[in-house]
Amino acid sequence: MNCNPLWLEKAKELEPALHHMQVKPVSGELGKPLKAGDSVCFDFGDHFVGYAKIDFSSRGSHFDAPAWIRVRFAERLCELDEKVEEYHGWISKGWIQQEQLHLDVLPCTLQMERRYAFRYISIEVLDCSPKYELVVENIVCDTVTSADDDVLQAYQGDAELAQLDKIACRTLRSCMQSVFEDGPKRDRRLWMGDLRMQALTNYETYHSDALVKRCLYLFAGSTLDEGKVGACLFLEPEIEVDDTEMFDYSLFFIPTLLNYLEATGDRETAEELYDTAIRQIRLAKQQIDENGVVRDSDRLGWCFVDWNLGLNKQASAQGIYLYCLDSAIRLAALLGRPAETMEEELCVNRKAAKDHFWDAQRQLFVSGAERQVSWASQVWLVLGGVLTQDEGAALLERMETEPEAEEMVTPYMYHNYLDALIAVGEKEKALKVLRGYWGGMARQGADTFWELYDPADPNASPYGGTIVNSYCHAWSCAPAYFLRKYYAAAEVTA
Ligand code: RAM
Repeated sequence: MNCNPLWLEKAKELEPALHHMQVKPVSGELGKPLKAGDSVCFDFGDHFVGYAKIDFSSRGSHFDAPAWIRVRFAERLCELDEKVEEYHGWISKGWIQQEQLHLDVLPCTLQMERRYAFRYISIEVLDCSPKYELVVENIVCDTVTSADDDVLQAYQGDAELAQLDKIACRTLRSCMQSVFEDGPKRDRRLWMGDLRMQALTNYETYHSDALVKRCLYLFAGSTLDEGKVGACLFLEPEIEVDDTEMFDYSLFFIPTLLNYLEATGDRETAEELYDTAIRQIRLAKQQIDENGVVRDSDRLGWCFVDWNLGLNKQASAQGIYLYCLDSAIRLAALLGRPAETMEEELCVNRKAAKDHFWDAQRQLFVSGAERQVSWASQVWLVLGGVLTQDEGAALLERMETEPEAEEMVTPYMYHNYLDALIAVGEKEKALKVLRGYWGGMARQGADTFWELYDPADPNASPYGGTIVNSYCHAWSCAPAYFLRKYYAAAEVTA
């Protein structure tokens, strides 16, 4: 692993101050005596991230045993119906937002040390004694975000779109902490794929450009062997790159830097981080064969693309490589650097993509030895510029009559789908998808958009149980980006 102390120092200097706001529940019964087995749920009316402080007292005789309680935090109400004991998935139970505690002396104030992401807080008495009852006298949360609410302008669309925009902004806001976290419930760290989308949305909303800069320096300042940008970074106790390697996430450093330069004009940063960006192309080439085709791999998670566990990633990886190579060329052009070799490579690799992945009979792209058909492959090869605009539009339309195709299961992949639709000139279609997909979450009462949403299967989770799913997830904040960038109020049609 490599570390560039100067860049990490720069990132440190850019650490944002957090805005604090004290919030109280909008409903839930304070002052209610609770016996063993009773519980009370407080609703804070919106999604927050922060630290709870709870005042307890007792009724009845003097407490003659500790009150043993469980405090649970939920982003959605349905999380409170789920049981930890029933979760046997592969992601740690440690992410489940709950604590069991003993209150030895009453009255007392419980200051919870751990930060939680929530709209609801449930307090349950696991046991006390028949001689007294526990009372929640007061509950207040010190909530935190680095997003500056004063900067955010309202989006002027119809009521449905304005609501989607609002939920999307809320999602981004809760994820904006000392870095752009992927989700404040889980994993609470900096992932490259999420950062790319958060940064795009940020330029249209909270304008915390310094936070994007900080995250770029963090990624460039702590890299894997040979200077490969990691898929994610741990923030505590020190910044450290995770040893998880993902073909696509390393490459996404390039468009993220390009978008940053385009949005801010900060040439100095782009110049300084240019070599890191270009190195990702060089390293990605190790995965490309002599014909210009990305080699497939059995290594689990070698390339992320989406949380569909049955997805073959080869064709998507090719599309992502092309997309990022194109970004590298644009970055080079903006900085006045030579790009001829990359331009030649782009042509060769695009042609290779068409030759290798295009199924002329079925008129679509296939992926892997099994020639799998998926939405992701089409979306990414369209974004990689393998087809003309008209061909791309026709392909994406044709996919709607391919029910066997592997589906997209995350807002992350849907973001890329919207991008592809816009790239082929299908702006109206993109808006329809946005209304349908993100609207589906909104109709289910979402305050923030979720990590996973498969309209056909509300209980989908790649982790083996929904209890560890994150319901405020950075990569789903797309509506605020797309609506504000492409659909000015006047242009919106129902
Ligand atoms: C999960 C997180 C994160 C994502 C990675 C690939 O652990 O949801 O947001 O970027 O997967």
